[in-house]
Amino acid sequence: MTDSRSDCLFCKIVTGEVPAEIVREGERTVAFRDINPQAPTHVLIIPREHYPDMVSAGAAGVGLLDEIAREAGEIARAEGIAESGYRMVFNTGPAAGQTVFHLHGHLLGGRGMEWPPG
Ligand code: DGP
Repeated sequence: MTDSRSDCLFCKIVTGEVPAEIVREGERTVAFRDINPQAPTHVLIIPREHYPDMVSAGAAGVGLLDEIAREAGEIARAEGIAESGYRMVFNTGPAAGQTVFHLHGHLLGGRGMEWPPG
């Protein structure tokens, strides 16, 4: 499931049809600020291609999760949170709170965090 989807909000952010505050563009990924930030830095990192979630992208074996991890490291450095630490979250499925079914990693940082998450 790798095509751009006309009914997918994040596919529309990739094409520019829906505006977003882009922080970094990679060959295969786009990163933009979350519309409802939960931390001083809250960036969503998504593949340009449509995969509904992390499991479907991982099963495709195309290295996208590696790429998202690399992008997260670069963004964390640029945001000045690489040293203090940050959290990557991939909500997967409704019970975990996934609301947009286009793979996205939440990069959260710039404040202290607790465990377990809510
Ligand atoms: P999740 O709950 O893991 O599916 O996260 C979806 C996130 O997407 C949520 O934190 C809010 C964010 N979001 C939803 N709509 C938009 C939008 O139109 N623009 C931006 N920048 N973020 C959005």
